[in-house]
Amino acid sequence: MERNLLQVYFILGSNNTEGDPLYVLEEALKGGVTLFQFREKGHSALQGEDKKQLAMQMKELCHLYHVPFLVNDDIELALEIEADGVHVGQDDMSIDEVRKVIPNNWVVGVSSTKIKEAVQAKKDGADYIGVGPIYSTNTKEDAKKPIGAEGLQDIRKRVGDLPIVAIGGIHLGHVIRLMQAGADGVSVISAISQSVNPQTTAGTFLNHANYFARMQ
Ligand code: 3NM
Repeated sequence: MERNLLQVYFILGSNNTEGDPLYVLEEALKGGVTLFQFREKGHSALQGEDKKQLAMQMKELCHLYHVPFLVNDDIELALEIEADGVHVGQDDMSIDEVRKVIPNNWVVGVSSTKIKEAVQAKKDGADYIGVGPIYSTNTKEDAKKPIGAEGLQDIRKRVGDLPIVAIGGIHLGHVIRLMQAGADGVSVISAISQSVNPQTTAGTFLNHANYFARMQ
């Protein structure tokens, strides 16, 4: 995959904002997020037709802004609404199983907390890995122990040039440090979804990532 797509990877589900998730998404898209994942999980998550409707509307918005739309975990939904890819966790379907049922050109991402998981994901043919949690987060109920920028750096050393996005508790001030540690970009939920101005915040994330890229 084009690693620049990971620069500002926004994730959102209906319960990550007190506002209208479609409004938050469109603001984030206007600000310049580079990739989007629909993650409808946890407390009061939508199910069935409601979940599908929101996913469809989000996909359409993403495509209006030429941003690829990925679905977390729910392969069936991703196929039904013709997403651009999927993201799976360590406890979800394996990459092999996923690849059997999805179109060739889809992006497949995998979560990795440990070196062993990251190395395995690379062997299995993941397009990118989501490495985290980097910092502590209240957004994911079953988040593991944070690994810090050092943990990310250790993983980078073991996976060569595999695209990596850092995730978990990330705010604007962390971007440069995490890219120095080997991330191609950052993945965030609350820093954008809970921002009073998601557009400006998304744009500032992109500025930080681009600043790092220019300094290389
Ligand atoms: N996955 P926030 S941490 C969805 O460690 C997710 O794999 C994680 O939300 C992982 O940016 C996380 O609000 C939550 O901390 C990210």
